[in-house]
Amino acid sequence: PITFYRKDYTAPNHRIKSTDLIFTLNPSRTKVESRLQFESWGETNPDNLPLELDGEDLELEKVLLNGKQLTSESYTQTASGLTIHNPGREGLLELTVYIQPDKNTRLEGLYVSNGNFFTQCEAQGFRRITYFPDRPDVLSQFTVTLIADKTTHPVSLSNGNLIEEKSLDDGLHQTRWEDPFPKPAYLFALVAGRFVCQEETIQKGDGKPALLQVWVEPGNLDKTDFAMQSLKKSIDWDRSRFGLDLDLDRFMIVATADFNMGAMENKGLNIFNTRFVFANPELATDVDFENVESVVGHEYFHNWTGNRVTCRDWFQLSLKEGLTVFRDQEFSADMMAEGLDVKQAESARAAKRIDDVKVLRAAQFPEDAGPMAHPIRPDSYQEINNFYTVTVYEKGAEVIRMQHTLLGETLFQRGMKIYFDRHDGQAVTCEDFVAAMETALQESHPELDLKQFRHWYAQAGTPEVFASWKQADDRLELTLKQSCRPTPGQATKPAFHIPVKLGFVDVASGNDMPLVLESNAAALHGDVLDFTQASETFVFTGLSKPVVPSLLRGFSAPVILHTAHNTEDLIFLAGHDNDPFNRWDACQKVYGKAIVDIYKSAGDTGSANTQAAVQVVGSLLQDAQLSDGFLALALQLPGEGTLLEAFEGLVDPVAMHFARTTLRDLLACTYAAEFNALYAERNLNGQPYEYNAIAASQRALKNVALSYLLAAGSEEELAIAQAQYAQANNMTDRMAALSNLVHTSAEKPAELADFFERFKLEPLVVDKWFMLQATIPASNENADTLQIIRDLLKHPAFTLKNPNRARSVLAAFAMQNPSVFHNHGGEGYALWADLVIELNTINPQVAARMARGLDRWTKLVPLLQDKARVQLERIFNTDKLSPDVREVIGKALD
Ligand code: BAL
Ligand code: ZN
Repeated sequence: PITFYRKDYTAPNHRIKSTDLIFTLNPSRTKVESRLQFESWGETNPDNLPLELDGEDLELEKVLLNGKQLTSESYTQTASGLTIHNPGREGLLELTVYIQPDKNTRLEGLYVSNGNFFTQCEAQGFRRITYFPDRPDVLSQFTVTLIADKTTHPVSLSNGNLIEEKSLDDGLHQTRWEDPFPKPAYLFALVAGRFVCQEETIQKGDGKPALLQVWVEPGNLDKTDFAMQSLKKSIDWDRSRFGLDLDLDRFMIVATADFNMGAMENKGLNIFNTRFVFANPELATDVDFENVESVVGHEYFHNWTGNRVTCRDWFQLSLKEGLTVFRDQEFSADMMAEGLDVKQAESARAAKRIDDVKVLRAAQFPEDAGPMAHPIRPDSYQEINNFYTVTVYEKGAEVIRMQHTLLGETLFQRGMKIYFDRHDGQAVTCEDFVAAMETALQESHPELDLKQFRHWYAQAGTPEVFASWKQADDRLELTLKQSCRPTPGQATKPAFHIPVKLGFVDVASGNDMPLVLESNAAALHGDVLDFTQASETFVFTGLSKPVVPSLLRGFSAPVILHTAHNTEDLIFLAGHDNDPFNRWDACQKVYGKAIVDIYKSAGDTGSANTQAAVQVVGSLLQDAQLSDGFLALALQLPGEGTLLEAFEGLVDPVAMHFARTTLRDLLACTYAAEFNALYAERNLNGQPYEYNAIAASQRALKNVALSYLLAAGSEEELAIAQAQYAQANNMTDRMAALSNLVHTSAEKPAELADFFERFKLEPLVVDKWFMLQATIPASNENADTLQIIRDLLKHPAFTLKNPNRARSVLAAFAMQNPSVFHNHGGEGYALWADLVIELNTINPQVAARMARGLDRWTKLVPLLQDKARVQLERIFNTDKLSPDVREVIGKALD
């Protein structure tokens, strides 16, 4: 395999000033004609440098340079590109190629889905459309002509403005599009087929109109209202919070059922997985609604952070992704808090933060500890598609968030302004972003810098912070130590600059005490402590009464925090921490300790930690002040992925599942009456459904209560879930009831068949039906989940060709069902390997995602490690393994 290194970056020989494309669209043979105006990249470049173009799986018909057909000695064609020898300093290159969109099961480049044409060019799909310098630092002005059949492909769209539309002979029609902004090829898009749209004209900040459209296949318009609303909210939010306005006259979203990613931010023509566009109450859960709003926002926000300023090379991916995830997280938080009073708003924002941190702990921490660990700005890759990771995205967003914490909102926005003033229209690096933030910081604080902070971009691994303290007289000495375990290629690492947001909670009153730092006072900014050494002691004064430190409030840095809190401290924080994130986290810590005790003692529930967990839940259930959203989160036990990753030593996921279930059942039985009451109070069956933060939290809490009710497990509770399923007027409630029934009930519940019948024409809901069954845990001893999965794979509605459907079984089983996947006989691994091998030939990018299922196999108990190795090696030795899957499995076996 070829490894690409960040340090090897060199500028291209030529830029492409303008790109004129003509597509004659035909599913089995599409003609792509291109006219590229090129010129030398640098004035001092020699005249005779070759023009280098990337290209894969293209049938080349014609090459003309400045109007003259080139003979084959004037260029070199290989499997990965085309080199034009001696093209001169500038000129016009004209190419004609043919491609086969209907054979494209990889869904990269131009492909056909349900008879319609779509593109996906990021990261390197454009080279599968025509020869081109397919690298993000080559920005070109695109004009695109689309010629298509009038009947089968009546709608044809591309980036920018529609400048011509006309009918041609032979039943064809033509549209011509011009994008006013130079862009790299990865932002190119075209769509053609049968579509309908919902549209609206809005007024931009400058008073000019802009046309917004959401395009879907006929029959789906009734699912687009929420996406349109979300788009309008995104536009308003970016203008009011970041001062960034829509720069186009036309902004389109198109939904397709066949899509590798969630969505794609092509300039002016976002292409979306239907999963992140379609939403109406009957078909989408509250979480689906939330995701639609967040992804619509994310892609829209890329218009500035990604498109106006893009990446110099793919090692800089987090420049746009980390920043844009941070922006979409803030957008969602602001939307959730909108219209609420101060206290409710704080709680709503904290709930969003908790959700984001849950993802980080469950998915990013394992990645950072495993064979694919990489800094948010990687130094090398074999296949760039494998680096669209939770590290680049979510940890990348944490690194931006820390800069926001260090600078504060005002200086951060000043940094954004400097960034755009310096780099609008350019392809730049992560360093350019930090430099802009540093300038903003130093305008007001010349003594501060982000020098050490930059390690977050270069060093992989989750830092661990160890906190201990001594309180005596009126002083509290807080000692913080940090370390970071070795990751591939990085044995030792200098200390990180870690912002630690903190408070000292007075035990008697529950109030936060004033923070007075006596030693190195300059390290404290408001309630944020700059922690920069391997070990540091901070002395706080004015603390004559006992306090409990609350550290890393709001999860102010992506680290694993070990504290000297004893169980009593944690119970106190779980009840009184003034920071809602830390209050939730204290609950999680208590539950985690209890589950580990149960795990280690093979089921004994007598430990002090287990008693503490029971006590914490009891207090939560009695606290009338808590918001529904917070209570729903605080009552949920840590996820299995998080528990497995946090466990010290080799672990058995099956036993961990049973330990977690034991605690859940104990809580369910102890508080059966309370959960019943909670359920009854929140059960608003029959009321019209509305998606908003308050209503969604109420449903969330009701459904958490329902899951405890079913865990307690009598016939009566089963009847409650059956009634909820039957009476539900929305997918949130229906799905929650069904999932509890399927995961706990003695037999295949009748509701499962009913659900399929009801929704069999709605692919996204059928995905849910598959997913529900693939995630039946081992604790449901009446279900043989592996056999159920084998049967699902033979179901007429199952196909590996559709990424959503493939994920609904394979990802659900391998990544969300540890107790079945890690089955002691090894059958789970064997089934997973069969599917990864099959998917590898259909869609390598999606296969490589699924192949990550055993990333953390060396953390498993020896019995499971042996079985895992066998299957990893079986995949690795498969013929025709794609570079995508080879990289993932190769690194796991390294
Ligand atoms: N740029 C790929 C999809 C996304 O992150 O928006
Ligand atoms: Zn993105």
